[in-house]
Amino acid sequence: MKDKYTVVVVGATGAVGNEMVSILEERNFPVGELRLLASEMSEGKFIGFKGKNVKVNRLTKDSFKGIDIALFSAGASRSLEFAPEAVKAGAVVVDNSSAFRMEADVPLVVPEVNGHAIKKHKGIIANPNCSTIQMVVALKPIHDAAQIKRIVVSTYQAVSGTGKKAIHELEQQTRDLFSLKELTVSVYPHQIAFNCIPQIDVFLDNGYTKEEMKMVNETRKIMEDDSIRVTATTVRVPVFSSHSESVNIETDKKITAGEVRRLLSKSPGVEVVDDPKNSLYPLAVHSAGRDEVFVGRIREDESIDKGINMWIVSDNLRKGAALNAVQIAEVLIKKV
Ligand code: 3JN
Repeated sequence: MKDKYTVVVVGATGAVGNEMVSILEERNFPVGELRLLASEMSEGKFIGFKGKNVKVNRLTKDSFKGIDIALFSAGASRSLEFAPEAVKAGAVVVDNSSAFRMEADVPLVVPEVNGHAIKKHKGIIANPNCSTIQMVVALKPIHDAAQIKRIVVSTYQAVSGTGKKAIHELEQQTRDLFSLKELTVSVYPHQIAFNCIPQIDVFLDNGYTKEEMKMVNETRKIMEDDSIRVTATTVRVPVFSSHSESVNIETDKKITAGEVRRLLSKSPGVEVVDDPKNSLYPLAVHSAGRDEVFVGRIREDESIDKGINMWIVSDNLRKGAALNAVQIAEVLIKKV
């Protein structure tokens, strides 16, 4: 373990990249030098870090000399092109894209769930999809106690998951609607203001979207159990921040709602908010800016013998992306 690390954020001007810089500062990660990289378009911008303005440079194959840790959030194609260059230069990459997630020799990690997998890395560690992360943080303790056989999940995903352009589009469409102006639809296939769109990412041949199949495949890899059956419907909703999920599970062993509540109350990274009589349950607006995965509406599924329903909410840019990546780096430096 060193005293200080040279860290680079690739994709620093994006919604997740911005959050990575803030979280490195907030958590006092031992950064000796912070470098920021982005595409040509953002070259020359400045981002604040620990009271100083750090200049954004253009990402090239030679950007990685002297880097210890590279946090990538610049999309899968940039990761495919540049992450191997960073590894060649001696850095360990924590990659937020889907580029390497399902590669057999790349650990796919949520520290609360399978932090032990980090040590098997060969230069690249993958950060899972945001919708998967918050779900597995809540489900792993239940899986350990009662063996989950099947998961049925429907998501209600915030526009910040798509990035800054989508945040702007929801804002602009809302303003235009109230001003009786014509709407512009450019980021999503349909109007997002006052709407729900049951399509996240592109459709695959099996009728599911890529986002849905990411949830299926990543969940099994992180939980290290291919016997778990998973089916997902992912929906974009007009919310700025935090993804919400309705999750139904079937278990092998009977577990009561009370037992799930007690178990999750002491699970790392989870906060149970479950007081329906007082209308208390996790809400996107309360979870924005927070680190925890919030779980509520915990109840037994009365349609089967051994089933649980719950509502899981978390800030998609934090635990769903930047925070999880920095937590991986924190585990990593304890071992280096
Ligand atoms: O839409 C969301 O809420 C999450 C989006 C994730 C995403 C968007 C574009 C490309 C990903 C991802 O993290 O899986 C990717 C990708 O890396 O393939």
